[in-house]
Amino acid sequence: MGRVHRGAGAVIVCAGLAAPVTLSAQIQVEDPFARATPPGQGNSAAYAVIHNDGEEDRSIVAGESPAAETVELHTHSEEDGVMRMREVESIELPAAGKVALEPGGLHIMLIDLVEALEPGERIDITLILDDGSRLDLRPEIRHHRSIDVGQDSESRGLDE
Ligand SMILES: [Cu+2]
Repeated sequence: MGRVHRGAGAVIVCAGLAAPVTLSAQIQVEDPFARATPPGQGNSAAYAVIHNDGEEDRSIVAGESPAAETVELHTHSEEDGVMRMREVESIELPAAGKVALEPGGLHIMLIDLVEALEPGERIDITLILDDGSRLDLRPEIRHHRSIDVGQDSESRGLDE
């Protein structure tokens, strides 16, 4: 599939109403999106709600994308009143459960972007699960007001 798809220019709203896209028998990804970036900003992040409809716990252990040199699994935690993000080894997908990757929480960190992420386009991200299976996401690039976590972190290149 094409690596980048340029949308027709229309912003798709109400994406939460879209049916989850089935990517494997038991793991489904709902509403994947990634944060748009201005030119020159090296990092971004991707989010989705991931459902595990199976009877076994799974976990995400790694990720990769042609859109970024490095993909890491991150979370946010508060230290001394400041939200900071840090890498985690895995993201749990409990059996018959779901996990929300969302701004301010768990996310897929895209480091050293190949090019700026423009709203309406999509990128490919592949997540590797603990059983060796691969989960493909095609997050839509969006502006997201709550994603801008502050000048401070942006200037350090640690933006979410
Ligand atoms: Cu991060």
